[in-house]
Amino acid sequence: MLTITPQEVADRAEELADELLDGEGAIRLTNVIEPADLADARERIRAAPADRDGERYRVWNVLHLGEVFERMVQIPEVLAIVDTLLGDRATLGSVGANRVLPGGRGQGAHIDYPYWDVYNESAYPRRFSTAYPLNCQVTILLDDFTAESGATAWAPGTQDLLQFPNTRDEFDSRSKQMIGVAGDIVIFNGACWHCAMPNESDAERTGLLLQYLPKFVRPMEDLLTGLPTVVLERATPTLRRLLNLHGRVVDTADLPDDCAEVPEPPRDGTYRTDAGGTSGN
Ligand SMILES: O=C(O)CCC(=O)C(=O)O
Repeated sequence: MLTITPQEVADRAEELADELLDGEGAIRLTNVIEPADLADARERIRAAPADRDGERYRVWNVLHLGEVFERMVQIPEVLAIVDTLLGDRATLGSVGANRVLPGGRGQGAHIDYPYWDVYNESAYPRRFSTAYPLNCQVTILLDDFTAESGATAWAPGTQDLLQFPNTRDEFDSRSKQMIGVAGDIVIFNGACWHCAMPNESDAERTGLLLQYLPKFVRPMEDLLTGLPTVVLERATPTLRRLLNLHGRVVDTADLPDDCAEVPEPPRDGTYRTDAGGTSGN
């Protein structure tokens, strides 16, 4: 897997986005997360309520669990790659975590939202394709990801197939693992076949799973309902953008300057139309 430092990203963003599209479909960023943030995030995820499947725990919607997560969804070097791939109005689709404890089972090989049920052909537009990307996954390694501890496996080059593997053997024969140490970040194309692997070590293996989507794809999780007001009040412009808090009906930033008479949408999610009605879409 192509491995880079944060300092290299700015000059190589287009090459890195192309690696996600045409290359192996995954990139590792090293030395990004401060140890204190790592420890803080790990502790909060471990204490959070989760859906349990044996020794595997899925924690959903973690943005409200602490400021550390607000920082982790807007890491500039990650966003430089995400925005080059998906456009600079990209939004968050999901912010969760997958904990695989010792003895935890792996997952079935899959592709991610919005491709996740692509076998339901009738649910997708005619001529649906990978002509341009609709997803970028980011895994922040909160623990070491080793072959033994069940590091995520992915099948390089499968991002164009737009289908699930036919058999587990087909996946296993093509896959590699996203090995790394706690604090590393793996950015990958969610259209690549991938899955968590079984944890056969004696240590927990947890990944913070961030999903980014182009501005026009509906988020996978409802990230706003229940988000404490304090998070919205302290949100940076970048976080507001990632949560799609502006431009919910008309994004004036998308309009040419001579359309400046279009009113700025209010920040509370409602928008007064010329006709005087409101829409809270
Ligand atoms: O935790 C992992 O290694 C991968 C998780 C994943 O692919 C998912 O939950 O969709």
